[in-house]
Amino acid sequence: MINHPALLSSVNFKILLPKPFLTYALTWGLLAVWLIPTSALAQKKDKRLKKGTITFTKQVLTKEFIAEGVAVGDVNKDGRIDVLAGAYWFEAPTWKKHEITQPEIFYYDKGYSNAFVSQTIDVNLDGWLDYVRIGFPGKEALWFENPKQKEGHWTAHTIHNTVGNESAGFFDVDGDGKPDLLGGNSTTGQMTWFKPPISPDNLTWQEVAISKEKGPGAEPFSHGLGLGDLNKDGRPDVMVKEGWWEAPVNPLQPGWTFHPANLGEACAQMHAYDFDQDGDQDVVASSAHALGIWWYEQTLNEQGTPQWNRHLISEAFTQTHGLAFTDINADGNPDLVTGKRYFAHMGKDPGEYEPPVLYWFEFKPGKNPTWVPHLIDTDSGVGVHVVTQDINQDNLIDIIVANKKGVFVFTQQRK
Ligand SMILES: [Ca+2]
Ligand SMILES: [Ca+2]
Ligand SMILES: [Ca+2]
Ligand SMILES: [Ca+2]
Repeated sequence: MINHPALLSSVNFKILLPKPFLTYALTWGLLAVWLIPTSALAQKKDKRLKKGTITFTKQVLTKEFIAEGVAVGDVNKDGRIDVLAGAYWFEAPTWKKHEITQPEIFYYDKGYSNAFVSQTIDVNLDGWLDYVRIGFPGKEALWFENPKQKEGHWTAHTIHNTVGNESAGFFDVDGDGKPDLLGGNSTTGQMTWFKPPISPDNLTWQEVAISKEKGPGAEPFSHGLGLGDLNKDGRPDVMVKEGWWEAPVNPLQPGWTFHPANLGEACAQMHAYDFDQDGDQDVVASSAHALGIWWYEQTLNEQGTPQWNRHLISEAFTQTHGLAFTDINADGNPDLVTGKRYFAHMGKDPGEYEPPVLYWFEFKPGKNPTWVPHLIDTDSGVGVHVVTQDINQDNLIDIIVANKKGVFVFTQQRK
């Protein structure tokens, strides 16, 4: 056995080869050991990158024009997230249509629906999600009581009769984890937030007027509204295109301090973030009826007064009347989702006959931040709001919209 040529040669190799060659072999051996796991890692990384390519699958819940906005929530407590729009809720996963209230017929080229920004909240604290719906601008906001699987229409309750601002909506103003209604009180012209009930024994919404009478942004057709911490004191403030109200220690205290600011023209939802990473909060907004998605860079002038320099993000399409701010690709940087609000002014806005596109804009922060546009769809667009939520619970953010083209769910896929 000892004369086995292979064994002999291996013994000879170890014993007889000169030292420099051994060093050489050892180096290459170590390099090989190092290279194997590295290439395995590279392969794994490639797979992750491939997995990271984002597409969206479109589901058409209806092609009827029933609402300008949509809400989501598990209506029937089966663990699946349903869609609520206009007079209906659509049951996941088949999207079977159920009536919440008496439907009306709306025409895309003649006017609007009675359902703008909507939300699910357990208003009466019975463990079932109710449907909260802001109507036509300047009109009523209602909540519809979930009948807990019982047949028939849901009982409607009025929250307030005159809610102004076309982006009046649902924001967690007091930071208790539950959305509040924020909009104008069009009767007084005061920017107001409404806190949902905190006890089933008292179902009135607490009304907190944060502005003086006839304040900016409270008219029925005012454009532009958002919640964001503009002064970075940990308390979210309320912004309109004319400026922002500073949240006091107790947000239930009325009459917040107003800071005038030029935040551009008629827009949709507004969001605050430090886009250029220089330590101060900037603002992003999109044109409601014309052309432009912008960010407003906060700077200080010589007197130390904040200035807002406008930068264009995109002019690819008009009527960006809904702007969501969410991290679509889960890279830690909040992206934008918007699209065309088809026929927002019945054919009178610029570009109204162009395709109703839906896009997400991938945000890349830096001294000069950029947004990479990604087209999602060409036959839907947005309404007055865009819902971004993981509706099918696979940890990927999805997009849900309702508008004059119908009601749509776009589920994110990674390939
Ligand atoms: Ca603040
Ligand atoms: Ca900044
Ligand atoms: Ca992102
Ligand atoms: Ca999802």
